[in-house]
Amino acid sequence: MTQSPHTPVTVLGLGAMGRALAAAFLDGGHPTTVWNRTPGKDAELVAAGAVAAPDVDQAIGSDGLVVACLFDHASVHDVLDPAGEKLRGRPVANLTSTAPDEARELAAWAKDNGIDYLDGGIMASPAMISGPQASILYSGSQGVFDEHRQALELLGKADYLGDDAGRASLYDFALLAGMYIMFTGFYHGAAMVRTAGVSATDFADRAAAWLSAITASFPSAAVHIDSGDYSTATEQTLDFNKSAVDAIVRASRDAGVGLDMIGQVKALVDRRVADGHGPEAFERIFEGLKATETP
Ligand code: FVH
Repeated sequence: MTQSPHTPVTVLGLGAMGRALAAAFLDGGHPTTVWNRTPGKDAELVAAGAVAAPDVDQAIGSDGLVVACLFDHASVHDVLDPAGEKLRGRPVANLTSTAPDEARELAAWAKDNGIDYLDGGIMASPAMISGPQASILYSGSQGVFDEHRQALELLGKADYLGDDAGRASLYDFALLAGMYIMFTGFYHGAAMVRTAGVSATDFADRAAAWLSAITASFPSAAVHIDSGDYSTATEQTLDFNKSAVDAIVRASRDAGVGLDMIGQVKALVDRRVADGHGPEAFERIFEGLKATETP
């Protein structure tokens, strides 16, 4: 039998994302072993050449990279804890979404068990995996990242953010926070135009074009935030934006649309204006969001 030149990979967890990851490793020529708690999710992967393991110990085998893609922090412990001894000396990349402190806790658990731990935050949907827009952020063991980079690049652009295992999660959740707020902003707009008989489908392209275009101003906003100097507004002042946000709140209320989201924006703006910052740059509202002390 011919030996594969590619490192063997084990994927633990065959949800929508785990299946996409395993398919990418297989497509890239890696001998791939898969395991899932509930049987039956491996059929397509096995047809494509994966080996299905009946339990975690057999899935881990004796060499290669172990990739966990489970539901949450607790499920990672459920799966990895009983296999701690078997994993000793092995590289583990955990691509399950966890909070930064949970990632650090897993890294500490891994260290206690002699496991080389890399944490990852997947910035992609399952359909995006291996495509040009997929990016995965990593932190923790640089050794695991460097040694397995070729395999990890099969999933999407691989960025290593340093040895703090919680850093990739921090970026992941910071980016997801922006995503959730942006999506809810789109839904707010869709609820407004619906009162004029416009469908969300008709509104979607227009909203996507506007939101994509406006993100071009992030870098100039970031200059104010990083310098802490809001004295000169690049474009419009906080006072100008207060007038706009107040009008949007009135229009939303008139349309019967809930104020849960835009009301929060108004509260942030109002507080800074009340503190006398109205003539300054809109970015001043960042000061109402940031942690008062850096941990
Ligand atoms: N899907 C997505 O769009 C996002 C994109 C960004 C990253 N996330 C994160 O990836 C992790 C996995 O997501 P997923 O989409 O694969 O999730 P599910 O399809 O719900 O599959 C969950 C798998 O976890 C297994 N599982 C859950 N609890 C346990 C447990 N206690 N012990 C063992 N396995 C467990 C579950 O197994 P089963 O229910 O089929 O038996 C699935 O394999 C996730 O962190 C996302 O936030 C995806």
